[in-house]
Amino acid sequence: MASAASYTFLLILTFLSVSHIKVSEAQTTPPIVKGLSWTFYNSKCPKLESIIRTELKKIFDKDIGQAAGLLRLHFHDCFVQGCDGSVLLDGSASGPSEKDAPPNLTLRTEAFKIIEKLRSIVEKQCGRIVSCSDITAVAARDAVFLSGGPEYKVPLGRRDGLTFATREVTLQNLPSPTSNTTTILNSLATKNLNPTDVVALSGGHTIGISHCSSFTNRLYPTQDTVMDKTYGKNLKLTCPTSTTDNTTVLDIRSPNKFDNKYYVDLMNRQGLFTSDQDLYTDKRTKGIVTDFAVNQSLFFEKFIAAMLKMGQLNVLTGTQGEIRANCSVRNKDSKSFIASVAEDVVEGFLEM
Ligand code: HEM
Ligand SMILES: *[C@@H]1O[C@H](CO)[C@@H](O)[C@H](O)[C@H]1NC(C)=O
Ligand SMILES: *[C@@H]1O[C@H](CO)[C@@H](O)[C@H](O)[C@H]1NC(C)=O
Ligand SMILES: *[C@@H]1O[C@H](CO)[C@@H](O)[C@H](O)[C@H]1NC(C)=O
Ligand SMILES: *[C@@H]1O[C@H](CO)[C@@H](O)[C@H](O)[C@H]1NC(C)=O
Ligand SMILES: CC(=O)N[C@H]1CO[C@H](CO)[C@@H](O)[C@@H]1O
Repeated sequence: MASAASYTFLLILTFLSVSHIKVSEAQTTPPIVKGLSWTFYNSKCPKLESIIRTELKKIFDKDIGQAAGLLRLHFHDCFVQGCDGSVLLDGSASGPSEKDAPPNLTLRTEAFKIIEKLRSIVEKQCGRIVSCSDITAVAARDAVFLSGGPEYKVPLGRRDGLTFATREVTLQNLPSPTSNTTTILNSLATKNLNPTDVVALSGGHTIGISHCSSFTNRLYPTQDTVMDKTYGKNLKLTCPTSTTDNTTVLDIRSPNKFDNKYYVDLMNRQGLFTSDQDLYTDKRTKGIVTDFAVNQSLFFEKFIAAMLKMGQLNVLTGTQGEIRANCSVRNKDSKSFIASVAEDVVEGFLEM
């Protein structure tokens, strides 16, 4: 027993002394893209961030699960076509939107309602000057902070897009939970995210839930040999078949707290998705998982940096796009809307 204890101690010492994060990746605050700023609404809507936080506090006091829904919504917005609020748009006569692609089936309907509610409160106080995409970015930050995670500033000034991505583009841009690390690293590298960013962002899975269909590939027909046996047995009780419509938590140690326990789960073979667990199998990311598992401050620091990068993917700024009057539809007065309606009308005539 004494030797087991000292072995553990030695292991911990090793973890503490060796950082696996490359020096080239050590930069903390990523650059801010042109058009976004830290003080964007300071004069036009100085209360913006306190309005959002006050409202979200009330909502999370009733149901902390909504925090996870908002964090994931921002991720989906940014990964598909850029952080332009496109994920919020309803599909239209011209075709199904991002919302209609399979990954959306598991975005919480409440998250969309919360964003629209925040938008209308903000509009009452400041007029229609804050975009749905900025509100989504601030809400994601507050979801992290109010769940016990780090506080950080979000650069603002995003504008809302006039178009939504198709179902196909949505699927191409959102990696599958059944992917291995190679696939995830390649997919996120196309968005300029490095292995440290990938491991840090995956730490978003420290809160929230998943439906059976996202991980039963690891249970049936045979249990993934990497998965802890007891953990797998319990997951099978929650999901007796691969089509059971049931949910389970992503981080079994502290499901509603934004902390570094997700990485401790991975080290104990209790990661839920293949895409999570494989980060501790793959040599390129294993050390980073270990670094975050033993040092929460390090995880928080890298998570903030990665969120700042993610939150600026292909943003619209300046006079691009618009400020929506309803997060789920384009403005009726937008020029391109009128143009596309005209096109639809012409097509309609041709069909007749
Ligand atoms: C790296 C690739 C990623 C994959 C493959 C992935 C996959 C998934 C899947 C399949 C679910 C569960 C959906 C369901 O069945 O209900 C989920 C949930 C979630 N994801 Fe990810 N995700 C990834 C990255 C991220 C990132 C970057 C974030 C945020 C920083 C994030 C935050 C969340 C949260 C908070 C939930 C829980 C949502 C809820 O409780 O409603 N994920 N993810
Ligand atoms: C990862 O997945 C891809 C695509 O399914 C596959 O081609 C590759 O061999 C896998 N890599 C490893 C190391 O398992
Ligand atoms: C859903 O999961 C719970 C435990 O997490 C389990 O008791 C219940 O039987 C499951 N429901 C179904 C339909 O399997
Ligand atoms: C943990 O990470 C923080 C942030 O990078 C660093 O300042 C601190 O020295 C690390 N702590 C240990 C014990 O390595
Ligand atoms: C926003 O637009 C949707 C779709 O047209 C509509 O159902 C909803 O009532 C609108 N919301 C508000 C607050 O006007
Ligand atoms: C939250 C949300 O918008 N969910 C939609 C996802 O797609 C399905 C299928 O098209 C819709 O029925 C949901 O409303």
